[in-house]
Amino acid sequence: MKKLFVFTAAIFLLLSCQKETRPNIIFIMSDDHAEKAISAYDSTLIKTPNIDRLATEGIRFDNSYVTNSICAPSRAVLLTGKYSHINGKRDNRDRFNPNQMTFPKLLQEAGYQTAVIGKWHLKSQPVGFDVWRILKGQGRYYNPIFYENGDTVKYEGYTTDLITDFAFEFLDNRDKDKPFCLLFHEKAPHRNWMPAPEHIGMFKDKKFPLPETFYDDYATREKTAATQDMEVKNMYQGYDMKIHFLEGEREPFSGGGKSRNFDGTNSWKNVYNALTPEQKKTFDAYYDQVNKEFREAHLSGNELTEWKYQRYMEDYLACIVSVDENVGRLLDYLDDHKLAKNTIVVYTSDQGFYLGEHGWFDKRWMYEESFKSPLLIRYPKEIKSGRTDDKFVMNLDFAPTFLDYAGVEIPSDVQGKSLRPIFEEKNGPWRETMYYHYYAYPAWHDVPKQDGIRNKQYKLIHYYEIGVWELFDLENDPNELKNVYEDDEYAKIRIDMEKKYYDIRKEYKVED
Ligand SMILES: [Ca+2]
Repeated sequence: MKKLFVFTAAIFLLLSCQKETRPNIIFIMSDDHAEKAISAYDSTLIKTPNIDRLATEGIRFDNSYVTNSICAPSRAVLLTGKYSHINGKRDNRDRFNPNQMTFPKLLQEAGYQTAVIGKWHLKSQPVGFDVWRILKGQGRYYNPIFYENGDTVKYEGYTTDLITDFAFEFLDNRDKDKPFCLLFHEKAPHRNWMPAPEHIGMFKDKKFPLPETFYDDYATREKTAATQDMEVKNMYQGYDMKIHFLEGEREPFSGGGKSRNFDGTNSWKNVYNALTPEQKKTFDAYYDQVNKEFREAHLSGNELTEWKYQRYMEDYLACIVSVDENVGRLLDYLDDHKLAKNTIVVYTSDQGFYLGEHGWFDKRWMYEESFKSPLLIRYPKEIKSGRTDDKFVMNLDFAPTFLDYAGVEIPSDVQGKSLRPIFEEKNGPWRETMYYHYYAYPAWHDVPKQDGIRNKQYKLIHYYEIGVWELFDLENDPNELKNVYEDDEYAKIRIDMEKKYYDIRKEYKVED
């Protein structure tokens, strides 16, 4: 009996020791947050002091990429560590199959408390989470509807703040003897960019510089980049710019829905009407003046497009100010509760975003601005502060990294790699070529289906449904303005890149 007691006590001690050493995980993912809208990367547009803390106290990745640059598929890649053609979620319309392996399920089985709070967007209910509190669909900026472990609840307030309040509820009520994994998924700064009351109009006196490629003429990319509907000049006057329509007036711009026959006329009115009277007052206090100036200015052509760009930046960046403040609240919570040291904190976005480059907003393309995403990670126990790294890491790598730290065996069919060797500064072999695949056509913004590869110097893109290839020399043409696929000078490179492309498709079991 005594022996059994000693044995049980030993096992208990062993288990409790194990619990103490496994890190907590907080995975913060915003929606459509471009690298250059984080001052740890570039301070031209905005200061993000709280998000920057993760870079100064941890590591900044300068070459972090996604496998498929669109909201919901990116989330499925995060959960599974597998490409869209394997996890089955190729575009926003597919339903995520919850019966497959996901890292939260495995963490939960291994004794982690798991939660997802904020945007989910996968059409099926979350599985593998002790707590889930997810936005209905895309979610609203104001007065959101949440699905909460089976219930539907409507809240009053600003979504970016509410997500943090709910995260604190989870953290306060958790079992403190167990490690936790919290997926903290922002709605912001997704379109249509509605800032918090206290940030409305905060950038009105700032003039944002136009990106170098703002007036791209799409030469050498006539069948691809030239055919999209995602130009700043076509942003909605109502929904995006927040101009109220006059009696009988119709939305004059396509807003990205050209081939969707989408009627944009009532879209801003509907969003505005969902605000409380008090929220409306706050909006009117600033946007009435914007409306007045717009009506008086009678802008057209490039003047109108550039006005739209300034308005776009004002609202997009003001939404990010709230994201940054809430990251600050979360980091303060970790400090106050002495959790900072043993918690891995990740900040990333579901993909990058165009902030006027090529004349665009939105994402989807394999071009750098949308293919790339920001990535900052702090874990004081293993990551030296203030590091940067330029290896090719991908959103495939999150699941295996978290499983690695939880001491869970990484399933052999996972296609990403644990980032742990990078954190520990072990110089082993690493991925030199990345594979990308975007499927959402026909869809908003008219971006053709495409897959391709990128290595250090070159990028090859195959628009396979329309039979077009693009090859870019990123060293000599970092803005990807000159497609050299047909260029004799690049014949050898082209052959080499095509071989790599077919090889990697085989390696990743791509059949479509
Ligand atoms: Ca997104």
